[in-house]
Amino acid sequence: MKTDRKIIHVDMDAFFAAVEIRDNPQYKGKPLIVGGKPNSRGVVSTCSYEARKYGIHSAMPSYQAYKLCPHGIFVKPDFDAIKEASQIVRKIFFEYTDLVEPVSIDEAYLDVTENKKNITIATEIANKIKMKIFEETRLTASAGVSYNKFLAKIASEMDKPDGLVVIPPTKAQEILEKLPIGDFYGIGNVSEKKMIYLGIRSGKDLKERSLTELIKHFGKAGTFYYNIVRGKDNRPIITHRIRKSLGCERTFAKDISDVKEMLDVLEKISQKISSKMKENKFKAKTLTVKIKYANFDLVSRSKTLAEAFDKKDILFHLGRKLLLETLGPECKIRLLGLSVSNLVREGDKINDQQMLDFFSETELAMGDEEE
Ligand code: TTP
Ligand code: MG
Repeated sequence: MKTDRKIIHVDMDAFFAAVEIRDNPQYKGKPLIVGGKPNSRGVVSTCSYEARKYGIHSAMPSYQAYKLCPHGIFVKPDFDAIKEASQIVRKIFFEYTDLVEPVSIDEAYLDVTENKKNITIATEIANKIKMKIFEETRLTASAGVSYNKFLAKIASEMDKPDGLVVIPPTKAQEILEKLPIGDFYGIGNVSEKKMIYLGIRSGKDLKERSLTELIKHFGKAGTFYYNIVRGKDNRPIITHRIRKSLGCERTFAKDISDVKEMLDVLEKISQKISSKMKENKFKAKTLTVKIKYANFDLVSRSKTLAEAFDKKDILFHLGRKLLLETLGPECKIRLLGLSVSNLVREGDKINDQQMLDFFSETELAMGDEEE
């Protein structure tokens, strides 16, 4: 097994909430919930650790968070400040290595086996990165250090917030055996339930199952599970991940059935996506409209053109056509979205930094309330 790589996983602590608290110190120590307002139909993006004590978590409907903690402070994310912090953090990574794999806006893997500062101890690098992040953003990050991505990610989760955990090859087996099955990164809710049904509750239980059995129950993922529980993960750091789609959607404050209102929103979304495409110099060949009806039924419909497009008018007219074809009479909808895929890059002129900035963007956010 390959154990000679030095991988660091860095993940910012309560990222959107931490940015908010830094910029509004009066929120410090309070249950702060970032995302949709409690009286809206939005969801929680994240919340402070104080709010987590009430059982609030990302993706929970905001009204539910409000029920759990009526005295909580509810704010919307400050995307400019978030983006700025994310970019500063990313620059710091590149001071140490070019082998950086951004996973999301607040998270990345770094391969520092060889690094620009010739530091041999990865933990020292992780520590320096954490200190520099704090110096330059006044935000804390947690870091995990190990010999592969899977273990580095597990390590960064182990002592949040502001943690730094190292998993050396000698400790990996013991840590993995004790790990609850739901904490294995890559085992989602559905697989976790299935594992528990099969009597697999911890890494130790998982390790007792044969490769054949795991493949039988989990298909290809079975091989991945079989390997990771043995501390085996040879996945490289992927520095140039290419975005495959870009989308934007809007949940209405109230279900709407007025087609004109839907088209107004569709036009705004088309403008937003088109600007982003132009800014990042790419076009798309496929457009998809997504509709969630009042009863939560989800429908999407796509159209692919022979020629790639990026103009707002094309997005809007094509989106309009798909929407009108899909809608039945008197339909009430709660969500409307557009996305583009089958992306085509303008030449190959785009440079690495632009790519990274682009990748770091979360899906384009739209307000969850009517403007
Ligand atoms: P996470 O790193 O998953 O969460 P976090 O940084 O808030 O908290 P932790 O200390 O546990 O790492 O996600 C990073 C940011 O991404 C988070 O601050 C808000 C945003 N986000 C959403 O908007 N919706 C989501 O469902 C999730 C999971 C995150
Ligand atoms: Mg985080």
